[in-house]
Amino acid sequence: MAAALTGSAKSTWASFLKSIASFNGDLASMTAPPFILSKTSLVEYSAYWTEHPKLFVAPAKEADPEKRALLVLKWFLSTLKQQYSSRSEKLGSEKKPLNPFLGELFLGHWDDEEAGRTELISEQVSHHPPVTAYSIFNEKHGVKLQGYNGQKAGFASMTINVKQVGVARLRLEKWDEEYLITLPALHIEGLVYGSPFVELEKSTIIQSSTGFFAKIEYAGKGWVGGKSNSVTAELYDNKNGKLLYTISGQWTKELVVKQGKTEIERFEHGDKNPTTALSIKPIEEQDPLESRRAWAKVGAAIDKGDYEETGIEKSKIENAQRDLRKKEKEEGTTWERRYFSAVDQVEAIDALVDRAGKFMKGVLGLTPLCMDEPAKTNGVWVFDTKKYDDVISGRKAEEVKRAGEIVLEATE
Ligand code: HCR
Repeated sequence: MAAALTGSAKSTWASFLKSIASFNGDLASMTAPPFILSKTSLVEYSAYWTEHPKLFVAPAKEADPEKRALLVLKWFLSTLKQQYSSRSEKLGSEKKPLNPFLGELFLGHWDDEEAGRTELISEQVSHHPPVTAYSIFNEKHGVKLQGYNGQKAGFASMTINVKQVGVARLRLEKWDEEYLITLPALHIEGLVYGSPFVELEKSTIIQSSTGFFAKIEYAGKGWVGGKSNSVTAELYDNKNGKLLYTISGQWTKELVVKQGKTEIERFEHGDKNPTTALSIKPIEEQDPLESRRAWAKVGAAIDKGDYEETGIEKSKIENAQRDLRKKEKEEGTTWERRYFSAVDQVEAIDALVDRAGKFMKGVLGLTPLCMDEPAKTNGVWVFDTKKYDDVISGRKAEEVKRAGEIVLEATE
């Protein structure tokens, strides 16, 4: 994008950089210049977890818990490229996603010959602060991933620093096994040249209920070793603190798995390992709350490069949402989330956090980088199977129709 910044775009970009120097940390409130707006809403990003469905279900087929934990780690590492660099393969083309409205949905599925069908449900469960919750499941293999995430951002030395709040939980039904996954911190580089891209930093953990613990550390250019998108993951046995495997390399390129000093495998997630396309309904058949239908006019305006129309269409949705919140406040009601519910805590998560925490302090001398305070995400968001069953069976048909009509007024 850098080369494209000339004339008025250049000065708009300079004013934007000045304005973010004092922004409040809520990415939703950041007003970016229209030419850096993406037509993809953040609610769509949940799909990045499963663009390799085969890798997602692979752990379910493995009987040995240690090898299963390794497969989970490999799958997790395979998601990083999709999550953090797929929109910016040409370094410096990261854009600002659309800010999902409360209740916005992104629904779809992946069909894969080997893995079968994997379903995706993603819902914006909070607008202030912005929080997206998702449930991704493959019934054939009994693999279920659910989680929620929000972001806290800051700006320093021409870099946007983003801390992710929330966790992901992977469940393997067949082995009655659960994994807690924390989310990496990241920062956006290249702002001064008008060519933003993401680099990961700090660390994440994966703790399994069967007693395996992975510590994953990220580094970028300029750190020891020096390569961009660097990662080192270590898989330990919780019982004795024994290091079982290390995986290192670049999360955008090749990763090498070692057992002790012996290399046992190399893998990559580039062209040799293409992603599976997500199937979503044609726009006309989508629910009015589904992201691509709701933002269709904004998307069309962005495609045309018509920034005035983009602003007008975006404002229609934002103003309608503001009016709706005002009305709810007056009536003492709240927006009913379609698939998720907020709870104060989840025992299974607490147990895994506790297990990881003890291990990290005892063996690695690190503080657990786990769940942040639920207040930052308006609660701990869980997939509500009762709500899901009600929607699927049609028992909620009236409510679903009403919610759609409310959003439709502003978008069509
Ligand atoms: C930081 C970011 C919005 C949040 C995006 C998250 C953290 C969302 C959850 C996904 O699971 C993982 C994920 C991946 C994205 O890399 C990350 C986005 C990258 C840029 C975007 C900023 C809000 C854009 C700021 C605007 C800049 C380009 C000026």
